[in-house]
Amino acid sequence: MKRIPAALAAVSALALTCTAPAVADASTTSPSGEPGFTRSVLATGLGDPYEIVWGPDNHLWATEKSGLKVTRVDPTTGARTTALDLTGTAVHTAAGQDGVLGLAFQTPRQGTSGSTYVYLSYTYQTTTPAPVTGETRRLKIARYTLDRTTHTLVSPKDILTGLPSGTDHQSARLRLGSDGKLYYTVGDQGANQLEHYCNPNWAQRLLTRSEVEHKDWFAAYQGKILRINLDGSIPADNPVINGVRSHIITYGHRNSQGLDFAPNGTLYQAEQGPKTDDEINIVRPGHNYGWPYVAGYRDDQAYTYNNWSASTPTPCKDLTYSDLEVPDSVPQQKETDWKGSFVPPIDTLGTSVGNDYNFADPKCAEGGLYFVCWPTIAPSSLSYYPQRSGGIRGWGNSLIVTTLKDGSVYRLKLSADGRHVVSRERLWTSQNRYRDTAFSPDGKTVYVATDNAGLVRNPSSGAPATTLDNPGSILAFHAK
Ligand SMILES: [Ca+2]
Ligand SMILES: [Ca+2]
Repeated sequence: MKRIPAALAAVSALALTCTAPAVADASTTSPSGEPGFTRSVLATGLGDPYEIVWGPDNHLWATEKSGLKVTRVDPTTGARTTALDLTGTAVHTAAGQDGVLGLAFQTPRQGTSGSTYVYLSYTYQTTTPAPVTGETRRLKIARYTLDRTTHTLVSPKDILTGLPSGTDHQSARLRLGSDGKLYYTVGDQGANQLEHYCNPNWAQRLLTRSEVEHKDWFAAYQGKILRINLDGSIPADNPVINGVRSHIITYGHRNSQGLDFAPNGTLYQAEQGPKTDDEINIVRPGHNYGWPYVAGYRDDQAYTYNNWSASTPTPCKDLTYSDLEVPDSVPQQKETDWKGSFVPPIDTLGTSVGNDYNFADPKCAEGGLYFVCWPTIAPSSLSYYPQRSGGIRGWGNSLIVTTLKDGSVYRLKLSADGRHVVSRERLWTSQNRYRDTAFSPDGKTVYVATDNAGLVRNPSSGAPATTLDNPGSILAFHAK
C-alpha cells in the first residue's frame, strides 16, 4: 500500500470533504451566453452563511454555520441585525460542517392572523457517546416564533432532537412542503472516509421497530431524507420501508446539500459525489438512491465501494486512510456487484471519467491536495427558479446550483415536464466557495452566500487556491 503524504491526511478530514474541476460535459455552455448581470457585495463579515432565505418581511434571513446566529439583512442597504444568537447553545467545530444550518419559514395561512414561525436546525453537544462511533454531538430541529416588532426569533420549541451530527457531511437543507410537512436532508456523516474512515457507512441502514419505539434516530437517519410533521412526529402517510414507518422517505444518500420544490410538487435534490459523480435527483418517497454501493450511475466507472470498517484480518484502526490506494484487507465492491434497485440521478456532474483517470493530478500535488482537482464540483445548494413574468430571460424552469470547489454557479435548464436536465450554463466564476442562493420576489436579483474559508480551484489554473475573493459574504447578481 502506498501512503499518501502526511499533509493530505492532515488537511483531509474536514475542509476537504466538500469535493471539485469540472470536467465539462458537451452540453455545458460558457459564461459568454449568460444574460448580463451587475454584481455587488451586499454584506460581509458573516460567519459561514449556510442558508439564505427571502423572508416574509422582505428581508434576507441567513443562518451562520460558524457564527452560531440567525441574521436578518436589509436587501437594499446590507444593514444587518441579529435575530437569534445561539452562542452557548449550538456548537461548531473549526472547519467542520456542524453548526447553525437549515432554516425554513412558515407563514400564516392567507387571511388568518396567526404567528409566523421559523424552523431551524443546529448541532448541540451531549454527554452521551453514540454506539460504535462514540460521537457526542447531535442535531435538533427547533421552532421559533417571529416577533414582528423586534424582528427576532423567540419562544423556542424543540421539534425533533437526537438526530445525527458530527464534523462531516451534515447536508442540513430544510424545506416546508405545500403538504405542511418539513423535509430535511441528513448526510452520511463522512463515514468511511477521511478522519471517520473506520466508521461504517450507514446510508443503507434502515430503522428497526425498536429504534422507532425508543426514538433512537442516530444511526439509521444517516444518509437519508426525512419528512416530518410540524410537531416532530412521524407522518402517517410516510412510506413503510423494510416493514417500518419512520421519518425516512428516501435512503442511500451521501451529502445532500441541495433540496427544493418546484411549484408542481416535484422535489429536487443535489448531492456531493466522492471523487466523481455529483448527482441531481428527483426525490421519490420509499426509494433507495444507491450510496455507497453506487455513485451516480451503475456503470463501474472510477468508483468502487471500499468498506474500510470491514477490513480483515488487519483491523481498520491499524490502517492509514488513503483516497488513492486501498489495502488488500479492505473489501472492495464494484457497483454491479450490488444487485439492489435504486433511483438513478436525472443528471450528474463530474461523470465523464473512466477507470484510467488520474486522480493524482500534479497540479494538486503540493500539500497532497488532490481532492481539489478531482472531477466533482461539490454542489452545495439547489434552488428551483420558476417561470414568471418579468424574471430573467430564459431562466424559467431551471435549477440554480451553487458549487464549493468549482468557483461557479450552474444553471440547469429542465425539460418542460421537469424530469430531465436539457442544458447547463456556468455562471459567475470567481475564487469563492458558493454556498446558497435566494431570489428577490421579482426574480431579477440572485443573492449568493459564500463560505469564510476552505479550498477552491483557481479559476485560471485549476490549481488549489486558499484565498477567497469574498469570504463570509452575500453577493448580489442583478439582471440588467
Ligand atoms: Ca445516487
Ligand atoms: Ca457510477
